[in-house]
Amino acid sequence: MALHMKTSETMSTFVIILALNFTALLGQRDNFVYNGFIGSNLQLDGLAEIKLNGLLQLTNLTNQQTGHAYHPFVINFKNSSSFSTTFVFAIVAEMPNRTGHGFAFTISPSHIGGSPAEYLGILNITNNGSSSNHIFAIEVDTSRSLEFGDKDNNHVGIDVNSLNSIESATAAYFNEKEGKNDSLYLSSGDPMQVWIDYDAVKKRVDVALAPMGVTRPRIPLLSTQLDLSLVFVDQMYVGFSASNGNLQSSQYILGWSFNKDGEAQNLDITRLPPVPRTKQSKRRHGQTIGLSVGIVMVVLIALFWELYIVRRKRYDEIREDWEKEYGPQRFSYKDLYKATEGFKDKALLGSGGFGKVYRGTLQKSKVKVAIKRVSHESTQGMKEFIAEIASLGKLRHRNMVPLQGYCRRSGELLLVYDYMSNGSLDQYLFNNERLKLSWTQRYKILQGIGSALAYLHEEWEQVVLHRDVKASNVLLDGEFNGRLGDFGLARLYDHGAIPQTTHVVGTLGYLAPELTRTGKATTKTDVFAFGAFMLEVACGRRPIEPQELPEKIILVDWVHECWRKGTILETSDPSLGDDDVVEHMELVLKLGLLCSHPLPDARPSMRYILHCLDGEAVLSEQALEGFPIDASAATAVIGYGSSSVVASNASSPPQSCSVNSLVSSGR
Ligand SMILES: Nc1ncnc2c1ncn2[C@@H]1O[C@H](COP(=O)(O)OP(=O)(O)OP(=O)(O)O)[C@@H](O)[C@H]1O
Ligand SMILES: *[C@@H]1O[C@H](CO)[C@@H](O)[C@H](O)[C@H]1NC(C)=O
Ligand SMILES: *[C@@H]1O[C@H](CO)[C@@H](O)[C@H](O)[C@H]1NC(C)=O
Ligand SMILES: *[C@@H]1O[C@H](CO)[C@@H](O)[C@H](O)[C@H]1NC(C)=O
Ligand SMILES: *[C@@H]1O[C@H](CO)[C@@H](O)[C@H](O)[C@H]1NC(C)=O
Ligand SMILES: *[C@@H]1O[C@H](CO)[C@@H](O)[C@H](O)[C@H]1NC(C)=O
Ligand SMILES: CC(=O)N[C@H]1CO[C@H](CO)[C@@H](O)[C@@H]1O
Ligand SMILES: [Mg+2]
Repeated sequence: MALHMKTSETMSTFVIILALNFTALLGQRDNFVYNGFIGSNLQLDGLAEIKLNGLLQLTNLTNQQTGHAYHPFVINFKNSSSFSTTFVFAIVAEMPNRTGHGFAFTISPSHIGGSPAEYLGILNITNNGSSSNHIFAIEVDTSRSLEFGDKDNNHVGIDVNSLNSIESATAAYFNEKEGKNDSLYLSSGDPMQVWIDYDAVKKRVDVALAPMGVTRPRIPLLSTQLDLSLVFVDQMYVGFSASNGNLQSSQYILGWSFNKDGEAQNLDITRLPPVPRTKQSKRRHGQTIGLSVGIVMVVLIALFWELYIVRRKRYDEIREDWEKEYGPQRFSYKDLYKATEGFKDKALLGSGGFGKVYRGTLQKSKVKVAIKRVSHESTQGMKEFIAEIASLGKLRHRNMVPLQGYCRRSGELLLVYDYMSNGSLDQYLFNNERLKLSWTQRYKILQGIGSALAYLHEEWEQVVLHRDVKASNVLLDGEFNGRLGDFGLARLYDHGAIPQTTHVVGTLGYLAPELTRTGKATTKTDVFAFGAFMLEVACGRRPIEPQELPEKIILVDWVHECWRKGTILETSDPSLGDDDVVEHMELVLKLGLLCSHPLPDARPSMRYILHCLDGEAVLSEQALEGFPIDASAATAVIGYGSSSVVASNASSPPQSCSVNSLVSSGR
């Protein structure tokens, strides 16, 4: 019932407004007044439209577009070209001081279709300056176009057939009370009134400007001698033309009065429609309210801000309908925020190519987790990616870091993994201050990671590629078991969710040579990376070490050279003792070499490597003969000079990246 009453109330208000505005249009062809444009039949094109409240909007916030509005009847200029017109406009910039190009009052022989931006929708590159245009315009220009000699980005000018104004002036009005000129900012969003008069006898154009509500200034802003009789043809259209360029504003006409032969009738400013308020003009309005009110407001706003906005913003996230099916794997940002105590630096575990990793404890279950924050710009491909990680989340292997779930926010994806209390393997291998792992421990880790990769490649329902096998992606749990982490992330690049991926590829030193050429990841490119990983575990150094002696910089080359000379064991990590090392060490080094073979087909499968490590198969050394050193790959690698850089043509390359698919169709 209440609802029904409300509707009929608004209806009657609407009818009253309509009635007022119909009488406003006096209906004469060459002498008319529009106090708002409800019921008018202006001819519109481009972005121009008449809003429900009667506001004529010439442009909205669309870039590189124009909008036109014309009085529906042609006006006869045969006997004399005198006329008088006045209108009220408002320009609301997209952001303060980032404004579109402006608009103009135009008199033209036909509807015009000029270019956007500095052409104001009036002319185009071919017809500027041509006397066959027969166009007269008063431009209200909010952008400085040097090619048309504009003095600034806030001026009014008189144009004839050209956008180079005959005369122009920075927006201002003569303040009668104070006897001085006050400047105006055209794009302030505040309504302003323009008066244009042409006297065909005196051959004179006057243009005045003032804030709405101020009476017409005695001294016009522009006043110039001009004979328009040659410009005008018999029948002309009157109207407005507006444009936006790369910056935009909403440009409005609130009311318009025109008279051919005689002074334009006054507008009734009390009946003009309101201009949509912007933050900017609201703020200014706020200043006019008393100071005490202001203080109360500030306090209230601050309270509101703290209680509502900040809290909401802090936990803001993105959830879409299609995500429902991944419910169990979906974490709320609030829970993750609390788990990490607000993603404090104290909780930071480290950062890599995809983003920062934080340690946290989920409040409800007390489970320790590692949360990786990956920033991404677009939502493109996100659906496929989430579907994939959800399916990979089901993948369980004792040598893989379990993925618990995810959370999405704008521009950000959070991945939740089990926390691995002993951190990543690289810290034990390359950090001299930390305790070193024994060979037995290392061998067990190699077997574990090998079995995880074999599982991904051959035992899971689809072929899954890891694509970023390296020591920093091998994590150690409480018992120093190796666990493969970070699978799947590379896929995010494929789906286009992370920009600048034209062709970036893995981490340098682990990149198979064919990967840099073809960009196609395969199980054999994973095997190559695993080979580099085996060598780094056995030798206790990174695949590329620029500080080493020249022959040792590239680990594979050095190990291969030593193997040829029969001194392969000299490459093993010097910090290891010589207990039962020898046998397994030689095996690992040779397997590592074999996996690093430049020809993908010569590399063994993960299954075979695993059998060798478990002592179920014997390595045939034959394959190591005729192992050609790929000179081009080697120089490419040296060129970067550091082991952790990434081959990339992007401007700020992430440390890891990918190509093709994680889950490939064939085996
Ligand atoms: N599940 C986890 N448990 C404990 N620590 C982790 C876990 N995941 C990552 N870390 C730590 O966070 C650090 C950063 O990891 P991140 O994966 O971002 O970098 P990265 O492995 O060096 O490079 P990439 O981006 O190529 O994977 C790791 O070195 C590791 O110490
Ligand atoms: C601008 O106006 C045009 C035409 O009326 C419309 O198609 C477009 O969606 C509008 N754009 C915005 C940002 O309001
Ligand atoms: C032009 O002026 C003459 C006389 O002043 C008048 O008779 C005639 O109707 C006018 N023509 C138009 C088209 O207004
Ligand atoms: C410029 O405008 C004129 C008149 O409207 C038109 O004939 C011409 O094709 C336009 N030129 C370009 C390049 O748009
Ligand atoms: C536009 O036309 C005017 C008048 O012919 C000329 O002075 C000016 O150089 C022209 N500007 C451009 C950019 O073509
Ligand atoms: C105000 O501006 C007008 C028009 O630009 C100019 O003629 C006049 O001299 C100015 N007056 C003062 C007091 O600056
Ligand atoms: C917010 C802001 O920068 N406003 C400025 C916009 O430009 C006008 C005129 O150039 C200045 O007066 C404003 O202060
Ligand atoms: Mg990692």
